[in-house]
Amino acid sequence: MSKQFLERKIKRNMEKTICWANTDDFEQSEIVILGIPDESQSHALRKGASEAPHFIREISNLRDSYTREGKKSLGLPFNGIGRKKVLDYGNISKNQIDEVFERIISKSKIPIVMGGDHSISKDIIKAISKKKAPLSLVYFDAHPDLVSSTQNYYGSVFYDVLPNIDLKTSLQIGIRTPEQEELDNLKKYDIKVITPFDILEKGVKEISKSILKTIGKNVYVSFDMDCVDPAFAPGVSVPVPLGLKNIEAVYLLKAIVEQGIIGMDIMEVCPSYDIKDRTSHLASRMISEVISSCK
Ligand SMILES: [Mn+2]
Repeated sequence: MSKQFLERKIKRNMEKTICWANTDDFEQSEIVILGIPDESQSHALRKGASEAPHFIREISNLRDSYTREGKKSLGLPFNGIGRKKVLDYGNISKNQIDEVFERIISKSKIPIVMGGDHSISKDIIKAISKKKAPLSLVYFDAHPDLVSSTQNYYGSVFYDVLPNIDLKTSLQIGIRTPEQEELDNLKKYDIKVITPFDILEKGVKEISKSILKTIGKNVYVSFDMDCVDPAFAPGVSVPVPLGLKNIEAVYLLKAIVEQGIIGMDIMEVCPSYDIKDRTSHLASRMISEVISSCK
């Protein structure tokens, strides 16, 4: 899909809803998908994470849905998506997060957010914490985002939300490129970390058991796409080799969702650096797998 093609579509205001949406009725919906196309707090050399919600929606319609006798037919996850009512809320701006998440969380709907840069997760976690606290945060990322010398940006997300989460039931998965001050902070706050080497050594089944034992109530999953190896997810803002395989990441994600989550996000997809839209496509498939695993 060429960029010019997409820009023409944006101009014509033909934004499609994600293919997994099956209701327009907010009240009826159980899962609410929304985009937050903002990268104002990114310091990445690679720009373009704000285009991700648009690309994920487009690619879901192009590759995860087919036309059968004039009707839409989805390429479902293996167990289907159940009877879940899924709404595509469209895009919101960062300053609408408080208001929109108050609406979603107070009705016990599950939000699935497409970012945007990872700092958006901080605003979401703070908004959700007003209703449900503390959160058990599961943080999939190549980076710990535990910088404390600079704050309120995409590299300090986990540090910025420390007051809002229960550290005993929170953890980081996929970490492989901490800076020294982040290593110091991981130790200082005694944060549990599962590296890609741990997963290689112990296997996903054992790792998933230990994750499920660790996490508590009010589980929020923040998924930075760079936790996945660049071979599977090249279109991210800050790629790091030696990451999780796509299927390992989604296996763990599904296990967590099956046990129960209050919301999740997928951040840092960067379509302008993608290869044949494979990272946006992975994000779309991940969303379908999460829907199929929601209780
Ligand atoms: Mn991150």
